[in-house]
Amino acid sequence: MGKALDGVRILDFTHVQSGPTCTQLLAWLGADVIKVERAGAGDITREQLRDIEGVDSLYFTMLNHNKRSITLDTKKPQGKAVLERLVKHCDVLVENFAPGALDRMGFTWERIQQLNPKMIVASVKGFGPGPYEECKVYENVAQCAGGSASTTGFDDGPPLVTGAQIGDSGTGLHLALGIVAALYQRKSTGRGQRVLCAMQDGVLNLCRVKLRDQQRLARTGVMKEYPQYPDGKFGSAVPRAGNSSGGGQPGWIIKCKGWETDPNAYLYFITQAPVWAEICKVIGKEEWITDPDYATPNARLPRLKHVFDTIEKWTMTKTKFEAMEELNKHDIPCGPILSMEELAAEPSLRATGTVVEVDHPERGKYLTVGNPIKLSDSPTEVQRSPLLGEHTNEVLQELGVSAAEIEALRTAKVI
Ligand code: CAO
Repeated sequence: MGKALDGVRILDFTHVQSGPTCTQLLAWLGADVIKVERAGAGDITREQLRDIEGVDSLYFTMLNHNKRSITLDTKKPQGKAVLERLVKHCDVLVENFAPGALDRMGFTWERIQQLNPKMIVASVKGFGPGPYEECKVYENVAQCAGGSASTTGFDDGPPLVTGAQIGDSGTGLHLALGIVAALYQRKSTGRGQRVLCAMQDGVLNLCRVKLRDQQRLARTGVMKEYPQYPDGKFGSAVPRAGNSSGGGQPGWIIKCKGWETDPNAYLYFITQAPVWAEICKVIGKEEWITDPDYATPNARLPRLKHVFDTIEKWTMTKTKFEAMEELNKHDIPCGPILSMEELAAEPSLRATGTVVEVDHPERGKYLTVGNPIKLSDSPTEVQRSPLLGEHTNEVLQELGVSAAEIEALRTAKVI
């Protein structure tokens, strides 16, 4: 079966996490992704966080599936000449260098347009135009600058970063959408364009409900869905909301049987209004169905802590899976706190290709997260990441570089 992006060629100049996430998604959708890496070294993540001496790290392999790798020193004139051929050959150039690196290499937007007016140039940067545009940025910096850290954690603790890589992988996901949109627009304009995703913007986009709350707070001085209500104080900025959703259906993380020894014996419980009566029956508080202090969502808001403490007395008698099973019989929305160990072993995730076992010639079998985007006519087959320069000869031959020229490039340490 064909793939959604069959025929699209990506010049993948990305490294570390944000850019590689984007190009891996495009590869999974069927694009031919040619990863260009520095000769001799490659993407720095090949050697970071290694668990096996001398073997590409899981960090690298899990972000670079379904790609081809070529080595090329793009600072040497012969390397630049090859890069020019690649620019003419490909549809999209994706990069996440520090600001200005591509220009310093001699590949400005103007130069790329001269070489290939149809080329789409897609970039991840830490910040968009403004005071910080020259700064280098990593994941947690973006989480802090994009509004996530100030709104994550508990009221009495410091700002917190989250394990979800919303700055890197989140921005890579935004960039992939921008690239696909630019490819679509190119069909009618015949021209390429630049696509920019700043990590700060990507994180803020994912935190937009908190900007909503900022404006609600400014208007009313209080947010009744937050745990600070009714006994705590609100300042002028959106506070950290602990495990509260802050949304229209209050939720909280509560203990389940075994919590004393298992750090993940917890359940997220949502007191969804339409099933309030069911909740009351399950936890044995039928009187709350009609009690005016508990019968309506507004009446419950100042009592949420007591509500969740009472529900917790019930969940502490069940494992998180028993509680989940029982609550779902009554359509009560909830979710177990699943550890990575549990997710890795979950058969249904293996069955859908969300968790995949891959074989690698040097490391052997390992688990990875497959494509979370499922297209019925474009299924994803996860292929192992390439070894450094594994496809250099193959790609250069496709570009029309002769065997003698390839040899000369190798002797000059350009590839
Ligand atoms: N041949 C020759 N030179 C190459 C090359 C190649 N194939 N590939 C890269 N280089 C050069 C670049 O031209 C650049 O050279 P100059 O600085 O002399 O112009 C140099 O390698 C280093 O690039 P860099 O500055 O991007 O790398 P870094 O390790 O210093 O910084 C990072 C890393 C991530 C902080 C920075 O790239 C960045 O801010 N990127 C944008 C934001 C981003 O994506 N951050 C998320 C990273 S994932 O956590």
